[in-house]
Amino acid sequence: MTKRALITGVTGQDGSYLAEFLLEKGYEVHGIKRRASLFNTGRIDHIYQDPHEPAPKLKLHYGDLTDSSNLTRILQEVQPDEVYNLGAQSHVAVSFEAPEYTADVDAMGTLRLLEAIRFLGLEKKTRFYQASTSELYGLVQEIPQRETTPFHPRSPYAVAKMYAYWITVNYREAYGMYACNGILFNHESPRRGETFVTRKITRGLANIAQGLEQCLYMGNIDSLRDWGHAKDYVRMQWMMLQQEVAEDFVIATGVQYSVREFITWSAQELGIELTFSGEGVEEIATVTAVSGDRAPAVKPGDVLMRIDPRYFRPAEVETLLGDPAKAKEVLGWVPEITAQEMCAEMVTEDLKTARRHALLKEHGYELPVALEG
Ligand code: NDP
Ligand code: GDR
Repeated sequence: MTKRALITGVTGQDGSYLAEFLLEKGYEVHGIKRRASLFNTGRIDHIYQDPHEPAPKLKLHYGDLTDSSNLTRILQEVQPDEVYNLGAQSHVAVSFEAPEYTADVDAMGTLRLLEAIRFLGLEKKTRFYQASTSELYGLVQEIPQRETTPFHPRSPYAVAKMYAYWITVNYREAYGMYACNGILFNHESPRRGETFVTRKITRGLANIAQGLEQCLYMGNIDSLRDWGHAKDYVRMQWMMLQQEVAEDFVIATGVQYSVREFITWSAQELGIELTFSGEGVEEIATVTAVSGDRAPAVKPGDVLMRIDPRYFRPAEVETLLGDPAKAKEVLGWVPEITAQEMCAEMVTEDLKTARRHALLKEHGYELPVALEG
């Protein structure tokens, strides 16, 4: 029997990799996409299947995590074996600007999905994966963080995700549902949203290298993160739903770097050597050498990075480092792609786009470069 999966957030970074992964495994994949005034399927266009074709394996449904009746109807129609709840207002800084909406989507949206599964009598058939997060640890109580480390969320996003975490556990305990949390540490890729820190850096520096932008404006570059590759992490999401018993897992690399280090690697990928000087909001990164042909618009002495306090958060998560020992021991999962390899891949992809834009600009077709991050 062909297995059927339903993915919320299929148009996002993880949703796109997971859809690819499940299609390769022979699944029929259903995804929920939001209605938007512009096309929002850029990350999954390459796997799109014309609904007019006989038996398409990828099917998209309009929907929203704020709309219970819509979720119930889609679940009834699809009758999925597996639900992956990846949909979310996923930006921590934005959650301070839109806390109520973030709670509605990230916390209540999870409840709506679980309740729809129960209401339809699917609780013994449908397995449920919840995209939980290392942001739950917030003000960290233990280093490294593992499944048993106490939570101390530091943003409206993290608080909403904490509700989602516990309601998932509760539906498992109360109704015997196969429902589990993947507590995922930061994971990135060339498909990462443009305003998360890694992509902001790789895209920004690639644009600077090609003369499309002048300077990168950053927030807290002392922040430490445990960065993995989204491809490795979606494999683990699937593995978590294939066990005998539903359990929660920390997914991380077990290695930590600073935002400053990520800037240094990205610049090096472009042949740029940087020196950081100054302190606090006065800190800058200056070019000391340029080699190769990847950054023709950059010369020694250029200041490529400055601090802009507007990117500071009202409450910061200074440091995150995960312990993936349980995932390794129980599931045999280990990440295959290092943070440095991932950074190189992201820079290379962003440089291709920047070169295309630079070429268009040279021929009089200037495209707007969004600078907001
Ligand atoms: P993205 O921001 O790339 O994708 C989020 C997805 O959710 C998009 O498809 C988005 O749609 C959709 N979405 C947003 N609001 C709604 C809504 N109201 N109703 C339905 N769908 C909605 O996130 P990632 O792919 O990076 O992350 C996937 C999940 O994992 C998220 O829940 C995130 O919070 C969580 N997570 C991510 C980590 C990471 O490092 N990437 C780490 C830990 C957890 P649209 O495309 O239309 O905006
Ligand atoms: P995070 O990711 O908040 O960890 O949440 P993000 O990449 O936004 O920030 C990581 C760290 O970098 C610092 N930072 C900046 N961040 C952004 N976005 N822009 C900047 O200019 C900047 N300068 C410094 C941040 O302050 C922070 O410390 C991500 C999301 O994917 C969540 O959905 C997910 O749950 C967690 O990872 C795990």
